[in-house]
Amino acid sequence: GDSLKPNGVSSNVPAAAFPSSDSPSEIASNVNYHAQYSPHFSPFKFDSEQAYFATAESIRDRLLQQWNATYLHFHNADPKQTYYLSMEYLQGRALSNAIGNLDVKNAYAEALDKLGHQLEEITEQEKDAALGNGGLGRLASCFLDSMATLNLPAWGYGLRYKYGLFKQRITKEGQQETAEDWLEKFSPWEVVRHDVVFPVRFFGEVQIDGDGTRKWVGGEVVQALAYDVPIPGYKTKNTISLRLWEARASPADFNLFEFNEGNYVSAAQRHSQAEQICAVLYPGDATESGKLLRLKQQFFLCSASLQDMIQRFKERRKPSKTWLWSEFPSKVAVQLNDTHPTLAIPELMRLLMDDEGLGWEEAWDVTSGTISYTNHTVLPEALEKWSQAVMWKLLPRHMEIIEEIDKRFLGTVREKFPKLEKILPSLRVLDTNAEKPVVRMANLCVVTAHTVNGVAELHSDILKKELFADYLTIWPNKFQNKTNGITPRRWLRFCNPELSSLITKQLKSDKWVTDLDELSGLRKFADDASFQGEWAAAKMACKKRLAEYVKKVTGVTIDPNSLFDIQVKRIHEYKRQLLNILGAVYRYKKLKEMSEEQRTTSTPRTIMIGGKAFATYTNAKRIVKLVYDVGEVVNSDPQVNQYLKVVFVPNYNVSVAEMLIPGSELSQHISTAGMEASGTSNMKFALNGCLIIGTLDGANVEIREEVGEDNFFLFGATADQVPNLRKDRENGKFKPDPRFEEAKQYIRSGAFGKYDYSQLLDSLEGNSGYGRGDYFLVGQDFPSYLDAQERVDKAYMDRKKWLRMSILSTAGSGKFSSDRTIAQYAKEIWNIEGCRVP
Ligand code: GL9
Repeated sequence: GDSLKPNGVSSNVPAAAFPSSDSPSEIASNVNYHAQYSPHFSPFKFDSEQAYFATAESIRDRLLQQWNATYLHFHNADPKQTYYLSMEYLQGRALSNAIGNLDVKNAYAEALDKLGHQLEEITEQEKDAALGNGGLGRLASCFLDSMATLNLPAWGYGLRYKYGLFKQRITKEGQQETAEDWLEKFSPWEVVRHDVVFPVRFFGEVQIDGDGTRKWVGGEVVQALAYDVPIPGYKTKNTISLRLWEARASPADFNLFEFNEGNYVSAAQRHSQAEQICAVLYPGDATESGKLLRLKQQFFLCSASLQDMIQRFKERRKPSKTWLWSEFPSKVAVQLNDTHPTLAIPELMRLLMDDEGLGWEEAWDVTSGTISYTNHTVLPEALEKWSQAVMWKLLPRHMEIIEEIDKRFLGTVREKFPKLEKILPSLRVLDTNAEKPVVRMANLCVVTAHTVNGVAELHSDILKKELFADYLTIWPNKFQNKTNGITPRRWLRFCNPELSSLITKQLKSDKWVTDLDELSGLRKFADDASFQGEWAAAKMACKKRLAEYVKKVTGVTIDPNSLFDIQVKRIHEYKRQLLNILGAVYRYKKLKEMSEEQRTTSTPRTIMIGGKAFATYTNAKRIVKLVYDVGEVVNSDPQVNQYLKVVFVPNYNVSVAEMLIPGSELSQHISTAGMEASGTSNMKFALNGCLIIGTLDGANVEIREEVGEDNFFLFGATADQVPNLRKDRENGKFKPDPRFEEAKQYIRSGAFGKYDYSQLLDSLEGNSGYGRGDYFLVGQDFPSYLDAQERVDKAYMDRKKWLRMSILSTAGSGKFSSDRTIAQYAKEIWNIEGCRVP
């Protein structure tokens, strides 16, 4: 028909390959160009989806220019460079972030308007890149943003999983998982580098030559192919790389003969084996084959990344083409994000000794001078141990090297610290006493790395006093703290435009975006009535947006005038979502028992809980279902539903967080003390003027210090009380509070449906035993939790007091910028400096 125009784009907007200025019309032409000449859809289509891809490609043009300039600048300046090795990155959406960091939001919004689209709407088209599970992966992504913004010569390395973190659906049955195909329609943010390919070997054997040199040969070889994702800094040209490896078989691995014989499956066997490596984030490791696949993934990341680093190191020694390997640690820093990339240690040793011809001592000095390790958890089930038998099969040469590291460590300690003889077995890298001998990855990291750090003060103290205490005698200066942080760009500037504008107006400057300590300037306005009014209005705008979102995804209507109380994080017993929901159940029961008159004096609340449960974690899945079931009953109870709503927010991810956090007023960070290494969403909530109800755990301790103890709802046992409380419990000394019994009994009575919750609730009963004995001390902390919640209700009724507390939360959040964290890593661990693109 005559209404159809090429690509549906208005024909009076010309197409231009490069925008020559930031004017909206130039940008519109560039978007138009991509719609027509980088087509991914049929012509005549220019709906939101097509507009998103064309806009992303237009932004990518700009990024490519800066990105290439950054690479060239680093190459010429040849500074020491950091490589962040992580199995996880939770990047979320890239378009709005890139537009924000490039500072072209208004221009793009106007350009899209000319093309008949709205920027807000098209950004919603982007799928989250969810190549991570939770806090650890999101931290890695915040770190990249800060590295780029601080102009640091630093890169991220990871894996290009085809399927990221699963999508969560909530039904009456509870959580259901489906695969998240984030690459379904391709990602506009990745650039494949066909020239960057490295071979990675698995299995095979060690060959010993006549002169005694060892070589790893045979087995299978898979190709690692680089895909680069640009990471722009905020208002700087510096744009760094996140290099994600994909596994490919070699063409020679395809058996054409077999294929022609009709044996299609076996002809392609090597191909599909190679493809499995990067198929999914965190393959289930309940089976032996699952464990092997996870180990393959880890080695794949380490080997490809190190080969790449070494090649770059050599390249940059040109034109002299000579170098001393002892210079390597003054050019390269490698940070291990938890123990997942520990195999970088024996792999670097192998590459240096077997390929480059270094002796043990020399290779060891280079390796330990290069590598540093961050611990992110003290939970015993998360401390990786790999079967020696599996390692001998998959990585025979690495196992030899690990044995040698263990042997030399033993020798050194015996010689220099004979007093440690008794505890030596627990310090060793190899656990040979176990029925199944294993390699302890954390021990390998501590023995090798020049620096080991925890992620919050309390956590780092626990590492020094407990988990790694015995190493302190040997290396008193190896252990550091680097309190986690979050990027203020994504987590305030972009996700909360209302509060951002207000802050900038009040401080008369937007300097806070790159210097978050500037927020302390808000303190003096905490009691200012007109500022409080504007603060409340900004919060209300976010709450309304959130209420609409909740309505859209759950069908539940929530009242923006009620207290928005949120707990979002992975579902885990130590994070105690069960404490939250038992509190909600108790609140519901009391509301029901009240007279109508009494109820009108209570503080209306909307409790929102969200998070994913690992697919095979039964109790976590039961908790999800319980939250949903409680919501079904409470939300449809006409007596109480003006005063209480309980909502399970489905499919919690980075973009959902960007909606929830600005709209929150109270958030719960209520882990059993000593168990949450840091937490990072606590920082995001506080930054957005949300008050915290929490235990003295992880970074809560430091947040409370910064915002002031009057502005933090504290409850619960402290980390050093926990061991004795557990002992008391075992000895039958624990007397439960009647309110705790009442809440559990109410659930057992069937008030929330037919599902039998006894197995979940039984985990809170008894004195000990597997999955029993209330290991996470929910019963212990329940009374002080309820008391703290009463203080919350009272404080919320005093509007002025609440707003003051909210303003002081934001004002006290400066410390928690990942810019501060990364600056400390750069100075105190990596020894690198800024390298700004002119
Ligand atoms: C974690 C800790 O549990 C968090 O407390 C911490 O904030 C982050 C980042 O340091 O690391 N360690 C860990 O294994 N996870 C964390 O979140 N788990 C996931 O990411 C699923």
